Amino acid sequence: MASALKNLSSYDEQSIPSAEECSFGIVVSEWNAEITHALYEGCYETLRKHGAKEENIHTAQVPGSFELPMGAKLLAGRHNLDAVICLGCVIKGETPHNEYINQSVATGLTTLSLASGRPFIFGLLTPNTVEQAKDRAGGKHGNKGVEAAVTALRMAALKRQLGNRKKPIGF
Ligand code: DLZ
Repeated sequence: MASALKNLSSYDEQSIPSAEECSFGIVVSEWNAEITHALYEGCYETLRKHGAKEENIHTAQVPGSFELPMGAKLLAGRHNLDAVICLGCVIKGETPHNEYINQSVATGLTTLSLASGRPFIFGLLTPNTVEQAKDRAGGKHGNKGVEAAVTALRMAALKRQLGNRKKPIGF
């Protein structure tokens, strides 16, 4: 299995466009807070590393991952954001609650992205165990918060490059 072998969060820093002009939202779930705060730190530091200004990173906390899409919608309604990153951790339990939450977050963020034309990034860990979560929140497999930030940086740049383009002859 690929994840058994490597840190999945490695990326080519030179290939990431500068975020100096961009604004970002980060929505973070309070469930499994030890994990989600580690995701948040990785995410925030990565945005800053690539030029995002402190005043252009807006954060909101939601009670659980199920609330991520709504929190993201509210945050995007408040600020003019180039991308919104949603961070959470849903650990599999004895019942299928995790499947409902995960599916709901995925559908909610896809809907928000397509309806708004703005990237809403899926930074949700869906592990079977706490150990798997720790491995992906600053542990041996890296930090999914970093990966979510990198995706947001790339999508924000793509949106600036391709979005809002007027046709040259006006229609
Ligand atoms: C209820 C619940 C459970 C059992 N597990 C998690 C979890 O592992 N991770 C998470 O982010 N949230 C969990 N929640 C809370 C739901 O996301 C949601 O906040 C509640 O169902 C209220 O809508």
